[in-house]
Amino acid sequence: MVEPAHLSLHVPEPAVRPGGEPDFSNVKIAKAGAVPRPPVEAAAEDIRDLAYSIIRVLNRDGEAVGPWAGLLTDDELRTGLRHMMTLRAFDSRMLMAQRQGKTSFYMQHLGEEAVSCAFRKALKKGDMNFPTYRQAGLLIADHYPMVEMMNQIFSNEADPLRGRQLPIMYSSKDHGFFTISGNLATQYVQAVGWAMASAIKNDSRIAAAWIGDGSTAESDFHSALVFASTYRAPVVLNVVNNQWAISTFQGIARGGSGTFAARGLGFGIPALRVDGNDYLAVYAVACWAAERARRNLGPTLVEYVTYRVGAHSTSDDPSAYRPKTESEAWPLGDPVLRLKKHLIVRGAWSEERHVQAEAEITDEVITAQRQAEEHGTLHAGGKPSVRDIFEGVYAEMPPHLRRQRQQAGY
Ligand SMILES: Cc1ncc(C[n+]2csc(CCOP(=O)(O)OP(=O)(O)O)c2C)c(N)n1
Ligand SMILES: [Mg+2]
Repeated sequence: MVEPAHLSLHVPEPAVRPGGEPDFSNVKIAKAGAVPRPPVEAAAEDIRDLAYSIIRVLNRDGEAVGPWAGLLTDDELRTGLRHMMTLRAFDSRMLMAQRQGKTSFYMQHLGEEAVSCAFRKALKKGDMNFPTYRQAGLLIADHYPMVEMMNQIFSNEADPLRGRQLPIMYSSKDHGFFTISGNLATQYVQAVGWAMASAIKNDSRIAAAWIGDGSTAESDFHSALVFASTYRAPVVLNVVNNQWAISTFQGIARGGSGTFAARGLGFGIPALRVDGNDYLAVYAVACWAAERARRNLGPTLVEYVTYRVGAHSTSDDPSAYRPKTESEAWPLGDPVLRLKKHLIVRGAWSEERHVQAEAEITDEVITAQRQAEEHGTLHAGGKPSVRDIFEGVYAEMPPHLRRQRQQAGY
């Protein structure tokens, strides 16, 4: 008779902890240009490999190579670079503003700028994103005014959300940016529902769902995949794998095996994995997935392989759980520097132009901040009225809320 085993749980552990040598040997990186570009009609089972590889366009020398290259002009690439640089400058000013007590909280995108900036370019007016808190590039790249974003961050008298949201949880219907939900993964089911509604109405608008690696462990992620695949909803299902969920490494949500993209295969959803630090690759894959949705071919799951260089938020200190030098060891590099190098190799950019652009962008951000601060910051100047708590939820305020508003003296 075989002795029964002493049962134990498997708890995935990150390869290294603080004090150790960073190690990304587990991230298998395909050569730029090596992954094929299938027709958008391809069935999920025929392109399984794409859920396990990494689609890349920019090689080490800064050249754009392979079947996913060649979609963007010099001008478009320069604009893309500017969007990413703007997001980075915006982040650094707002991080400073938080340290100065002008807002209670901030979350930055450092290292992940290409994902949301390049994705936005694949969408059309009227399409709707259901973002998390790390996709402000969707707004920047759609020219949503930075002043509005800062007003929201400062919860001042001009805050479009009237102080009712956590700083950075923007909302703009006009810019295809659904109100951010702090309850993670809820936005995934909402995106699929919105996409289904668009199809039911025979509309042409598509939706984009956003989630981080850690949040894919939520049941909402899986429910969304059931509905998206069953009804072939016109939605792009984005997973931003930045290796960390606050202090939890991505291996926990992933179950220590497979990839996040491969989650789509079990649902029959075509799934691709892309270099999230490669602006050209992100754009090419986003276009591929958006075209599938637009042509009524159904959902696509896209995993962006990237790295969260900064802290999770201003309330976090990553040195407690990962080596300080880990971001330097990240093998996919910096999205801004990689696009800059590519533009220089193309003969469409130079070090001088880059320095000049950096100075212009810093000026733009500082000007916007000055304008926003005229409307107040967390502890100074104008604030939204308490009356606003009661507004904006119902088209017509129900009697009990009207009573409560009166009781509050507004
Ligand atoms: C339903 C829910 N559970 C937990 C939290 C707390 N929380 C906020 S951010 C976060 C980590 C999310 O990590 P990931 O999904 O990888 O996104 P990232 O921050 O890396 O962009 C957690 C657990 C939350 N906001 N909502
Ligand atoms: Mg994460």
